[in-house]
Amino acid sequence: MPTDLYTPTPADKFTFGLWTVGNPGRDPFGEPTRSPLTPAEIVDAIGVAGGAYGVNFHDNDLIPIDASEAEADAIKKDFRKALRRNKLKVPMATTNLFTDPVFKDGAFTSNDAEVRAYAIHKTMKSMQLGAEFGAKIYVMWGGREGTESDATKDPVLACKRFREAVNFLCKYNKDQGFGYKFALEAKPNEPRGHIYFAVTGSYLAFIETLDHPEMVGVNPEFAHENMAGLNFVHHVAQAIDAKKLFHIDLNDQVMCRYDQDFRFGSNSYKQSFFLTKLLIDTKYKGCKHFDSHAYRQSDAKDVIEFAKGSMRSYKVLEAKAHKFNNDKAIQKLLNVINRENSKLQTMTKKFTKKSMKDLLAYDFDRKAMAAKPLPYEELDQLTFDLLMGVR
Ligand code: GLT
Ligand code: MN
Ligand code: MN
Repeated sequence: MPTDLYTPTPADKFTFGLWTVGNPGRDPFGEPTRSPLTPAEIVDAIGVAGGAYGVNFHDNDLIPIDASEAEADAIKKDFRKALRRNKLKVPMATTNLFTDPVFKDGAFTSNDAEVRAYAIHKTMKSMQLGAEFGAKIYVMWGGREGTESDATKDPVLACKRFREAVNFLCKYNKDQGFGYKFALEAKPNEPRGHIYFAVTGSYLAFIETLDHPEMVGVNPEFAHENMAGLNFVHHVAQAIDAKKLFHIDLNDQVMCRYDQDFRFGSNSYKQSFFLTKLLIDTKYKGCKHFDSHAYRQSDAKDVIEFAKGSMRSYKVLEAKAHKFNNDKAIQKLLNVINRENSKLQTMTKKFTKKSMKDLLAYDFDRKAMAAKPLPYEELDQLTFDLLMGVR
């Protein structure tokens, strides 16, 4: 039973990755600061944090790339037991197509046909592994799909090759009856200088060119649009409008910096609030995956605080969103701003010969229209007061 409004429960559908809570604190300049944990130990740590719904993995987070079959079986057995003891599910799985040197120049978009085929083969095996644990969302993040110099790859061919791979894997999904929905995750850069399909919108357009667009959606990540200095909330809104928000990665990130993967809510209070409000207002039902890691300074105990804090921040912002939606002064201002006009709305809703003529003949009073008040300063200040807890 939740002890207060901010205590998470599995109904919130919060998830973590083996690679997030298990992150050992390595960065490009320094060695790990925390001891490595086994998959079962990571599941136990998520269990200690309490209230999560599930744990996601890349194939090689669970089974090392060179493991023997016997080793793989032993790991799976321990992992399954840990899931059971902590009452956690595996809702999402994905493939590591970025760590091994074979993927140094990409996976599905590599210039080498053998690497491209191996990437599809590895994804097929990884889909089998995810299915063994009941995953129904399959994330594809093409971290190595890109270039440092465009002398090296044909970008149009890269799109075609990526499409070929996704089409193949959709057919495989159908053939095997896995029942996955794929969720494509965009990122502008890191680890490549430039990654193809840099933002969520790039994938939304790409999906419509696939053989099975209904099987494919997006997995936007807060930090990724933020790295490019873009408004994440708007990208998620477009995905929702397209009915393509299959999964979401929550974390935080100072705009235009290196890939920080901070704890959700730790930096961008206002954007995190509007994102949470968007997910609530549009009744998003999917998992909310915290794709982040604890600060490099944190020890194992502080990692638990990181996991708890991620969920708590969402719950706090969720309560604030409800407060915003029930705040009389705020709602009054929103009603002033959103001006309905049923006559004009009917006219512009659908093009007909009549609506065309009526609209062309309509006499607009431009000056009066421009003079209508838009008290946005007042509204934004009320939002600030609400977020800061003085309202
Ligand atoms: C990696 C990346 C994430 C992706 C993960 C899925 S792996 O941690 O930074 O954004 O979601 O492959
Ligand atoms: Mn990231
Ligand atoms: Mn991510």
